[in-house]
Amino acid sequence: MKTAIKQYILGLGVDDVGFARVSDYYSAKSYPIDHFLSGAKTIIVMVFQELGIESPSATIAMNSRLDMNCFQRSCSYQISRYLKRQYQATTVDMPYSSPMEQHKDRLALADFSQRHAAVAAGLGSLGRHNLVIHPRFGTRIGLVSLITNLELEPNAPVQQDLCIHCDLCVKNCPGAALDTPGKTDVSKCILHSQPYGLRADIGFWQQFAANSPEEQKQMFIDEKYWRMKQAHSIGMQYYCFNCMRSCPVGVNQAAL
Ligand code: B12
Ligand code: SF4
Ligand code: SF4
Repeated sequence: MKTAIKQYILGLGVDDVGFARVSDYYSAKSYPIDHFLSGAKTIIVMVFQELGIESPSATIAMNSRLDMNCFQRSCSYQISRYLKRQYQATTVDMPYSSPMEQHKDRLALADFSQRHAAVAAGLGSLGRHNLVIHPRFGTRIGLVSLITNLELEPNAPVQQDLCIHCDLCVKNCPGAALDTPGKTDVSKCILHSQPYGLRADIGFWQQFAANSPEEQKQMFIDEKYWRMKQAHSIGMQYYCFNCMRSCPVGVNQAAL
């Protein structure tokens, strides 16, 4: 059964897939897997190559990310339908990023950790930049998981440390968000990676409330407001990909 499922998934064009036993998934701040699907047995983790992040234009890199997300969503839905049709399985699709439950005590924290799931499913190891490095595609990957009540044989974890400790990700981080090993400083990263996200939105409206009517008019013709509006209508807009694109691991092997 696992071989057939794997073949189906790779046949859709997914770059790699791994399987983890639910009991092997542990992420301190994640909800337990039963929160998403009671009776869940297996996490199926999929790897998609990020193709456009080499662009010097953050807008174009982001557009490529959206292409990838669109493809991921389609694959997840098709696989869930296939598992139901072939094996009468119940499957849920875990978000690439949003939506996430929004609680005051869980700011910028997802309900489920794609990185922990990927490591548990034998798809890579964690690098100095706190991202998953895949043995073939390096760190230029997006991760998405499906949780199912099917029992499927798990993959063995990657034992090797795939990070070559060159520190290029740390040096190329514009926000110095990676200075402390094993920790991403979320506030510093968000300033650069999502300058038009929630924080900017709140700041904008606080300023708006404090301003005179003439200053308020000016705020609406400022590019910051336009970028924020665009981010709202498109969804999450990232403006920094440096830690991913500066990592040399897997760059020449990705085409294999
Ligand atoms: C919210 C979020 C952010 C927030 C805050 C992240 C945070 N809290 O650490 C911000 C905006 C800062 C952010 C930034 C980025 N993100 Co982000 N983010 C997420 C998201 C949606 C949720 C993260 C989360 O809250 N997880 C729950 C916590 C508990 O678990 P965790 O983050 O996996 O684990 C952390 C710790 O536990 C620690 N850790 C300690 N020991 C161990 C041991 C193991 C085995 C693991 C796995 C982790 C770990 O490492 C992690 C880093 O702090 C995930 C998708 C997802 N649902 O997982 C993407 C995700 C992590 N982001 C991703 C990316 C690519 C980025 C950015 C490059 C931005 C961009 N341009 O896309 C930067 C990179 C920052 C960096 N170098 O760390 C990818 C990573 C892909 C990969 N190759 O690993 C993910 C997985 C999206 C996806 N579905 O592919 N992100
Ligand atoms: S996304 Fe940019 S700001 Fe955030 S950790 Fe990576 S390099 Fe630093
Ligand atoms: S850039 Fe270098 S130090 Fe950073 S994760 Fe990649 S290999 Fe490791």
